[in-house]
Amino acid sequence: GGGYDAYAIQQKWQARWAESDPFRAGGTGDSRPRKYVLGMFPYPSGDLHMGHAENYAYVDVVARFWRHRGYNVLNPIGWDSFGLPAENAAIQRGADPREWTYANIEQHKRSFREYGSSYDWSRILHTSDPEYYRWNQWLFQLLYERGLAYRKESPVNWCPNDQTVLANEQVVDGHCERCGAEVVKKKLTQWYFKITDYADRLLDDLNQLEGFWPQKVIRMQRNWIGRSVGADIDFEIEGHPEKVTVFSTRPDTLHGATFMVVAPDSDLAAELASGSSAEVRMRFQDYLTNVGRSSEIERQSTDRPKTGVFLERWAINPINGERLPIWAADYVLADYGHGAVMAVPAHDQRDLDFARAFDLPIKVVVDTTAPITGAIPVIELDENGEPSESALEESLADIDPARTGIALTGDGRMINSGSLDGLSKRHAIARITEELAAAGTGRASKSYRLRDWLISRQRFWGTPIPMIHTQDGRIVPVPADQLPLTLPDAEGLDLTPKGTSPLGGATEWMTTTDPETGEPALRDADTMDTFVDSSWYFLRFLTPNDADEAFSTAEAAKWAPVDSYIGGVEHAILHLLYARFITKVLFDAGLVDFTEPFSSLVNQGMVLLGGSKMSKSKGNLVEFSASMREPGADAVRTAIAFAGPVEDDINWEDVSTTGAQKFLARAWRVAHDVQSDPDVVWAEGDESLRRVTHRLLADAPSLVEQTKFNVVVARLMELVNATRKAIDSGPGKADPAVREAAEVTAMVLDLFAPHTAEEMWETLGYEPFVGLVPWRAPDPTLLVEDTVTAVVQIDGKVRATLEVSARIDAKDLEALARADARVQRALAGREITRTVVRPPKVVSFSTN
Ligand code: ANZ
Repeated sequence: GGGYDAYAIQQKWQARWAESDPFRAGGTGDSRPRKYVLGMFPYPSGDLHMGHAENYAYVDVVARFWRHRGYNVLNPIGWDSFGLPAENAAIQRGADPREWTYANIEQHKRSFREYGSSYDWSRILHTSDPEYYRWNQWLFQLLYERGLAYRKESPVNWCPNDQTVLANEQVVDGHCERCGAEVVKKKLTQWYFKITDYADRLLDDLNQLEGFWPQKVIRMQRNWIGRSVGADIDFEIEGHPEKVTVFSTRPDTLHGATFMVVAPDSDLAAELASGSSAEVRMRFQDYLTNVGRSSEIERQSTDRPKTGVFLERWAINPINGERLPIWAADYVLADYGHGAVMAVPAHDQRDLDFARAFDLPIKVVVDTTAPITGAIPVIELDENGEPSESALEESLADIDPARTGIALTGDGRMINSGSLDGLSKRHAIARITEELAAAGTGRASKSYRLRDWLISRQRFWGTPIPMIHTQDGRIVPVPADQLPLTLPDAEGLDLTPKGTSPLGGATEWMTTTDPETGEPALRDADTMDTFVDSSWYFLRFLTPNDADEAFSTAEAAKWAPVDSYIGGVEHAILHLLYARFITKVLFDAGLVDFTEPFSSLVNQGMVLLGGSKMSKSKGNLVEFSASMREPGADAVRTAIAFAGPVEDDINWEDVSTTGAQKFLARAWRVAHDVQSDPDVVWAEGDESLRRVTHRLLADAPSLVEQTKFNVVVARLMELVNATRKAIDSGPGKADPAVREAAEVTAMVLDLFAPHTAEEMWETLGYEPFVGLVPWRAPDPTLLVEDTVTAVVQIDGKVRATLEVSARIDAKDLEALARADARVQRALAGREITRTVVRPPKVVSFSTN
């Protein structure tokens, strides 16, 4: 008796799972093949909302699916628990970041239990535990030993009013987002990881992820790394001992260089200016102050008026000895290429804008009107068989960049370029690169957009950097036997951001001894970017409680890489790039035997409310914990899975949890109505219902693997409806096919609504847990649509035959017969006076 009580069922099965821990991954004795399924771990900031509900529902579908398919599944959960949210809460509310963080984690754990997620709860990790971050410190030192961690002075955004370092997003039009003060650049010495050493591998290995990662993510990673191929060219500078090297993607245009531009904020610009007149030095200083106020994005914008200062210095073009004036201008960036460019205004738009603004010469060296066949320019010849100069002059006059203001960036035929004349771009690049290399003034080269990874944070709530600064200026690792280097108590520390680290104020903590001399020494006051924590956490899940090593190489060989990684597209670049980088470092260190951490990646769409992404700041959160009682975990999960394709955004207003509740109640009722015993002979059951059941068994696996979860839910609904019909108006409750359908429903429903599925399974007379039941093999004979040949007669003569389903009804069969072209031809417009239909074999028409 009684109705479907979702909440009671939910609580009952959660207690049973907590008791038996059925989803723990199998250990050494388990011979099943393995699958590692992982959802991107959450920040413990505030409560979970429907965006999380979506992510972790999908993760659970995949984990449960592979268990049914006979795999030993690892599906762990942890918390990315260092970072700004905790620190900001501490600053705003005076809460201790540690207490705030762990209270949130407890709340999250309750929510995930209430959600029925099938985690291996024995493998929990929190990155803010010393037992975890001890291994961040190990990792840091590993990179340091391998020459991949170094210190460098670099500019940060600084608000002089708030005495605060600002993230790029906190600088709006050059002003502090909070107080409106003008932001300046301030130099700080910070730690970097040398990810640029891995740029080529990070780029090239993306090829092996093609088809397994979303195309969009692969493209974003490629753009972020941004490899450009070209040449480095060395220029002598008059009155300067060192040559200046520029990077160019168009060395073919070297003859067209008419000036040189250096980044004003580079050391080179300062050096060149210092060798110039007092007036130039002053103008340069003024300019530099202004440049400090604009962002990199503003500096690269093409529709911004060009500004710059002539340094009254000269470079010598290595190919023809021409003197080129040197300018400092902010459209050249200090940290790309070599921070200096050879300016070719005829063929580069930014150089052209600059040349036109400051009246500098413009020299065309590529005739872009010359058509190119393959890589070879087609040269128009005059009557003497010479390249036609007049035609050239005429066509070039039309497109003269000095007049049109449009740079000639296309391919064409080299002109005014000595030995390069007549060549196409591709050949000219090859030729000039060879010539420069032979002369020792240039070489083939590549540049990358990718920058080294700045990992220092002047914040409290992160992993302390395990390095010691000695009195005599050495920087040495904290000895391994002193790790973990744990954070001090937050109490008494000033956590407000001020450009120096809060840890610097923990005097006692800061003082240590030089491991070599025993003299007093200082700790490093910075903490690590939390992206370090998340760059390797998937390995820690393999041996989360191991006190002796970060992870076990042997376990990694068994489980990793992650087979299925599921998370938000907001992590498409940095998190994934850093995890890929660290994996390659660990591979090089011989600690893992693979070079990519995530074999397949799924990005789910966002959950929107009122058209925008759910977020606390927008006040449009639908909280996770609040929905666990009503509509309940199963309804939320099922409604989300049914809402649409995984990668599409979902409007929460369109998600019908009521519809999901009704469907689940129907499914549950079917299990209750079954009247046959578990040992019935299915083969004796109703065949048409059995066909629906077995088609679901056959189709669902590939649908799940293609993440078409919504289609699987739709097919389950179809099966439940067919079963209901069989009970109410078909062979009835006792038919074996009804039991079979209910059992299969429970097994497949487990992916989406595990509590309801377990309840059905128990009702059907089985021991728990349906979550561990092997996928039932479909009966192939029930999958073939059996067909028969029907004949169509007109006035007693067979005019056509039709292949039709053996179960076709009279109406459908008649319609098919009438629609058949041969039948229509035979009727030739005559009127049908009598029709006899005997499905599935005969249709007979009479005419007059
Ligand atoms: C001469 C030239 C001629 C260039 C021409 C382009 C076209 P990507 O593709 O983005 O790598 N460049 C080099 N270093 C720079 C810096 N630090 N800041 C701003 N611009 C810089 O662009 C490479 C091109 O950008 C280089 O090739 C250089 O200009 C410029 F017809 O050299 B080129």
